[in-house]
Amino acid sequence: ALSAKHVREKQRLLVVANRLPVSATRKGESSWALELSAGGLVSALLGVRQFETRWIGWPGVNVQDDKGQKSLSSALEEKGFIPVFLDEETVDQYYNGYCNNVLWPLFHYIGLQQEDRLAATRSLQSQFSAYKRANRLFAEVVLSQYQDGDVVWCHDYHLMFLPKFLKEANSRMKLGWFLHTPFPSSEIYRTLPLRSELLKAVLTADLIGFHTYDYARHFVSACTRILGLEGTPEGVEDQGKLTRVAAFPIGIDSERFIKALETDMVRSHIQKLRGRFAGRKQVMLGVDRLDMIKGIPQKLLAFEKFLEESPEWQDKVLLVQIAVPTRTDVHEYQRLTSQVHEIVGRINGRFGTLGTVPIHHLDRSLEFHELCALYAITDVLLVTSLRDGMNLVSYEYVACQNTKKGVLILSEFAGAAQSLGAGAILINPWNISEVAASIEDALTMKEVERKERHRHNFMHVTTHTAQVWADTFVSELNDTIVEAELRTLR
Ligand code: ADQ
Repeated sequence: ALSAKHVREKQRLLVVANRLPVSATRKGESSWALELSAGGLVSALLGVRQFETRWIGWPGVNVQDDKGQKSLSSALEEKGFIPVFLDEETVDQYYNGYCNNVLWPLFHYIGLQQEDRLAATRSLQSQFSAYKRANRLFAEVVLSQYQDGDVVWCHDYHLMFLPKFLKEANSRMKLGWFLHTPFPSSEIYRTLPLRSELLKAVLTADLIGFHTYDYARHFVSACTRILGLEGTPEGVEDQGKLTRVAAFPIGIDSERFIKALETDMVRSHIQKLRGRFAGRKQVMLGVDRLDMIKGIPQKLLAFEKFLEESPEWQDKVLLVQIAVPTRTDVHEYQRLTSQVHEIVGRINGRFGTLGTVPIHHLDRSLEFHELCALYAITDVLLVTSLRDGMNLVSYEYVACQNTKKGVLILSEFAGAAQSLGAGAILINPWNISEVAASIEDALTMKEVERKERHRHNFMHVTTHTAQVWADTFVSELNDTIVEAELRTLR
């Protein structure tokens, strides 16, 4: 365990991520409505309270007029958010293009369809330029906010060039970079054209963090194989300069969920939902962004197989699947939406009756209290990610299950399998029969076993929180810098 000795009282932390945790909608020439957005990074960082945090990122809207930019900046700055304005073309090439169509699928071992891959190859150079351009814009905003002694924490695959641009401007800046997705095996990573430039840019950071030890190991071997650098247990060494590479598994603000369960709002949602689910013996839950990494079609097919093989359950179990649409401009995501709708329609048509259907599917985000209520009253959570950096939904479910002690079915390809593996039923989401059998096991599990499994998971979720994650990362970053200074003195 790392001590927090180097975390000073209210150290200033500049968190830089592609998106600000709010969505802005224009209400007039100079007035704006701000709404907190859903996503794993958002949930984790909102739980971090021990730093004086400034959040820097794109506000998610295209604002080109001066007046609009000024009024939005001041609305955001009141909440500690600093906007980076990107024009439409940059967003298309950098965000939709390089980030979501190239890096995201590659880091999650997803092969795009042949024609998409060819198209992506053709536009790669211009998308890569836009990626660098966007990273430069982020760097300019960070530099305008930076004060001596601040710690800068860059997040995710969108900003792999940011450490390099910042260090070029100020080599003494304390700088960490954390990846929220998996880092793939070097055999996959090395198919990326321009693979070296990205690695070199990230290596300028003082500390590089991943969710699991495996992702960190993949990164280090990509550096040794592609760049010919030396990998050590500490990180990657280049001519005597060490970049620390380590695992920092993320967590949630578990208290926020536990406290919410005591509120009247959650209680009243629970009452309403109980009424609605009254006819069913057990309710299973799925909560995911509608993304190909989440394995939603695989989950539905496994549920269909279970209903087929266990007809006695057909009118006794309900699957509630909440899927928030994201990246709706990207073709692959539109295709996925239609595919999911088609499978849900088929299963409901096949196993439904005039009164009920086995799947209740919603294409939208849920309000926090409603989500807590669903987590609290359902019997099983089904996570079938094909790859997932961590998967915080599984943590949130555990945090809300202290009364019911529901069962977590969890993909072995989610980072969370390494922390919640002992309490969950682990599955390979590609093996539909295995998942179907696990559903049966979960629905029929005895209370003693459920309690024991839940105890293990609850302990983990309430001790490995978002706050601990951020504390550990920032204190390690401070230590790394002190060590580097000592090293140069020696
Ligand atoms: P995500 O892919 O977004 O995060 P996850 O970690 O599960 O995945 O977090 C999703 C978050 O969005 C949760 O906080 C959840 O409550 C919220 N959410 C999802 N669906 C919702 C809905 N319908 N309504 C309301 N809220 C909803 C990325 C990586 C993950 C990694 C996190 C954090 O892909 O692997 O765990 O970042 O690093």
